[in-house]
Amino acid sequence: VQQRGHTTVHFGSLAEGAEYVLRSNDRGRMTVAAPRLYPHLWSWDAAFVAIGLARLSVPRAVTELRTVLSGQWKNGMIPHIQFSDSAGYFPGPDRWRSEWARHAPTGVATSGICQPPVHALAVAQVVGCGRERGGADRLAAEQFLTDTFDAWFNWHAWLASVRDPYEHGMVEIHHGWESGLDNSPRWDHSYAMVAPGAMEPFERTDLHHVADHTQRPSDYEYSQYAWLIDQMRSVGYDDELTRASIDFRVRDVLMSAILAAASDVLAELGESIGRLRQAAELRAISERFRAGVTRAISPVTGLARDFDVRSGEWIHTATVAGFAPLLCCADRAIRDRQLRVLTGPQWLGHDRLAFALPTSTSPTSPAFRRTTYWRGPVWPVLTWLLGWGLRRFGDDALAEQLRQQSLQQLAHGDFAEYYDPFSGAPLGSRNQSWTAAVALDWLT
Ligand code: 2M8
Repeated sequence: VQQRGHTTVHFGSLAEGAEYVLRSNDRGRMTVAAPRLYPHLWSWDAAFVAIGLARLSVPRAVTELRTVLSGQWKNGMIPHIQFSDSAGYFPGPDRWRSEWARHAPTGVATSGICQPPVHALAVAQVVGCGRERGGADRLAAEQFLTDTFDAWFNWHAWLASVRDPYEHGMVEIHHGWESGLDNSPRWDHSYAMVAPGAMEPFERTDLHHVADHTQRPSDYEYSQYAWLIDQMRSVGYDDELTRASIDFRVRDVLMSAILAAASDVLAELGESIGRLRQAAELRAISERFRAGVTRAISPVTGLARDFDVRSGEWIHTATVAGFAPLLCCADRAIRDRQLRVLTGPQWLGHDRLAFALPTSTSPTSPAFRRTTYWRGPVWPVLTWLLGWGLRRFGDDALAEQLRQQSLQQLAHGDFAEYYDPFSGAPLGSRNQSWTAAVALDWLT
């Protein structure tokens, strides 16, 4: 039992609430990211969902991840959306026209971009839960790992080669949506160079589901999002042509750290089933991207930075992505410096925070907007990811503090997409699958 203000919440019932959200967003083979705002499968959401589902049912978690792979492109890319039959989301399949891409899968409608590769963490969770429970769960998990290991390997190999052809150790992205932190102010400078020209008209659907429109990106931002899609579509989603022509090219430090960390996790899984050649390649990928992330650390602030390829400049905005090294770097000096910044007055120690949780942008940054989407609010799923990185390298006390604080923030049981850092109020969608999934993982 935890106290928060006047409300007392029994964590048992919070777990039941989380389970209820995952079950009601379950469409059989896929869990939609949110009931109305996001009625499809999102790549990284599905991985977090599987992390939660594995606590409830190993076979159901396996199904979720197999569904993710059913949308995988022939070149290895896992697309950021796999569409269900639901209408009412912009941009839907008719805007993406991914069937125009030579690598797109047949019979599955997908988007044409990717998202952060957190999937190996979900595979490890499924395998871990399966091995722990034994019996049929263990068999299902082991079978799943042997069946799908190559597909996950191909995904990582695609990112490492196609998105980092010159081996900078950073993943290059071509749309803010690829980062998962869509309109983070870390992209403002890069988006300032994206000037939409004449294009097919479109109607936003997200504003039908979020009453306060200031919690979502602006119309101008949406026109830039659509413009970039149209640019990629016009070259048939060809990787090289996209790189040569797209208006948005950024090396994403958080995605790079996730690739480094997840490649180590996948390597461990590979080693456990004797896939030694691929495991060695994954270790090398991990090493390359860890080095890239380390080089991106600002000597001045201690935060890791993204790099804008078109302007040739580092991006200095103080966002949560600055803590990317905590996901993949074991070096104690690097970690200690990052932890000092994280626990200091610009982040967890900020005096206006309702809970000591990482905000998507530092409250002390001029770019901070407390209720606007990825520009300031707290995202429970990112708190979970940071906590995962802390535990992986032995920073357990802070990980536990984040877990406790986050559970208190979630105590009302609305499983919101994001939260106002100062008031703790829920924002964006309610019953968001990945929020429920991480809560479930924290509670079980
Ligand atoms: C948000 O992004 C989608 C586009 O991909 C949207 O705004 O329509 C982001 O928070 C993204 O990271 C997330 O995967 C997706 C579904 O939850 O929603």
